[in-house]
Amino acid sequence: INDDTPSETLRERSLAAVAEYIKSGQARRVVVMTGAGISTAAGIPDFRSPETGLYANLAKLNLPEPEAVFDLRFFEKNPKPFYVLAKDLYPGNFHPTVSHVFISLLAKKGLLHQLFTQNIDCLERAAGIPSELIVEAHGSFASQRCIECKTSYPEDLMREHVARADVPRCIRGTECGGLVKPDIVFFHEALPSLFYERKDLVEKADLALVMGTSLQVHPFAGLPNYVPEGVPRVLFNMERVGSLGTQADDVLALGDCDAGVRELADLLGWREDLEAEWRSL
Ligand code: CNA
Repeated sequence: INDDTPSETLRERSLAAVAEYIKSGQARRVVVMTGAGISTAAGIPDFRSPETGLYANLAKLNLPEPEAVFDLRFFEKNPKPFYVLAKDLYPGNFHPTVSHVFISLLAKKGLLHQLFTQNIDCLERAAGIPSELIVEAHGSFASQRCIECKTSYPEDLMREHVARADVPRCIRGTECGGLVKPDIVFFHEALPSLFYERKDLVEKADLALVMGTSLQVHPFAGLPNYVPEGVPRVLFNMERVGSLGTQADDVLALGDCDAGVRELADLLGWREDLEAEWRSL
């Protein structure tokens, strides 16, 4: 299949045809899969964009390789680099993007079946997407605990430590003294059980949107492959990723994802709502 292969379900492989499909009422279970690219416009760097991505800027932390900052075994030996980074990423300082608001609009219209996000910035909740429709596949900064005894750690203390890029220790003091880590999923850690419980919803989708992800991290990267043939998949991303583009009803909206969703919103007649909602946040 190449980009000119005729579509089966859509009139053609374009955003205009996706808008028609939604307007005709055929898309009632929209599944959205997102990554760091939907938050870069909020000022949060992604991992892999050349030059601006976190991995390109971690040299100053003297890591064996950039991924080490999110590696549990490395963290156990040297937690400081993670906390240097956490200072820049910590929720509270950022505003949801137009892409987040578009997903929230889908929810308001009763079309959002499930959002699977790899992001840990909590901007989905800040955009008003109901929590029961969100799977934070890589956890989030919303809670934290001791990595040894799992005792949870208070948010106000966490905020103070992160602001100083200081490593917090278990509140049980000398009795435990373990390192405290936010409940974000590091390499070598299991994904939340909710990811596995909700994964099947992807097979039930009648439209899938993949936004701002390099699809490099497994098992999340495999999710778009569960979308059945004949169900349109739309990619809003700077670059082509994963298997997107290889099915007959794949639409590639390559470029900035906020620009892509604005174009789709125009075609749907949702643009005013989108901008008003975004400004009101
Ligand atoms: P990634 O590997 O950094 O890929 C980001 C993708 O988004 C790339 O393909 C970029 O080309 C693309 N992109 C960047 N900016 C835009 C834009 N404005 N419009 C469209 N596309 C854009 O990040 P992934 O999410 O794929 O990797 C998974 C990791 C990244 C997860 O474990 C996350 O926890 C982690 N992460 C999250 C955040 C966050 O929460 N905001 C920030 C940085 C990393």
